[in-house]
Amino acid sequence: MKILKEIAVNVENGDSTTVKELIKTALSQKIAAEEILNDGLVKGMDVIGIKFKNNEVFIPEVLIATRAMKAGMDIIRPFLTHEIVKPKAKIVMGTVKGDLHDIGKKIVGMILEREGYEIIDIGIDVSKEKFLKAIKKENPDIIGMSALLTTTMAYMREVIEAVEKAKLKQNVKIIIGGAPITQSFADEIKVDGYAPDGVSAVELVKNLLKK
Ligand code: B1M
Repeated sequence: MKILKEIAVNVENGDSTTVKELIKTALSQKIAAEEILNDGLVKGMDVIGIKFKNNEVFIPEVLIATRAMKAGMDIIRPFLTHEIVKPKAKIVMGTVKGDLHDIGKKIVGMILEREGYEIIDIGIDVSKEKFLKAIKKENPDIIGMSALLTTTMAYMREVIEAVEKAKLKQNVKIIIGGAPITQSFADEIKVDGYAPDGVSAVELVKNLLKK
């Protein structure tokens, strides 16, 4: 669809104003918020990711594209979230220590919210101490950790060990995700589950809470 391609191109170019206008137009044309997110916004970030990898763009361009992506996410968020009377369960989400990437985590959070889960986003660069504090304060059903760097994914193991040492594991499930994460890594560090994207995260959470 032409308008979705335009959204992607404008995310890539970092033009927040045009991204916002195009999204409003797309919504008025009754294009689903999910479609705008996946085929517009995320597609634009994908292109930036490839160009960044190939040294065709650098951090400033990536940051400007990120700003445009987030501006677009703010517009579609209310269209993704249903009105929920009582949340199905509480999920604390954070990007692990040393890692500043949060777009994917926010998208997963938005998709889970749309399904009726309460999301407490404790941010980026989250230490094990901060995860423990959040478990004690929020008493969540699930902890979700995100990592986008091969150098930070190892920190997930430290968080799990800290949760076990603090004897908090029996009350909480732990799930992980992020571009470098695989099912075999999840098995290795013995988490309750891994999801490659937001839609799979919903399935994972539903299954974990059934048990
Ligand atoms: Co960064 N960066 N970055 N970056 N960056 C990557 C990740 C990289 C792959 C680019 C590359 O070289 N090709 C590379 C990592 C290489 C590696 O470790 N193997 C990289 C690097 C190297 C770096 C720096 C080190 C660069 C530098 O300084 N020299 C630096 C590190 C900073 C730090 O974190 N300490 C850095 C910085 C940045 C910016 C700050 C400029 C910016 C982040 C801004 C922000 O997030 N607020 C940025 C960005 C934007 C990217 C790319 C281009 C895009 C990431 C993104 O948002 N993707 C990225 C390249 C790429 O991924 N292709 C790259 C879109 C998003 C929708 O996808 O995050 O994968 P993703 O989320 C998905 C799934 O992974 C999953 O669901 C989401 C939706 O489908 N998911 C979960 C994510 N979390 C989940 C949690 C779950 C379940 C599923 O449950 C809990």
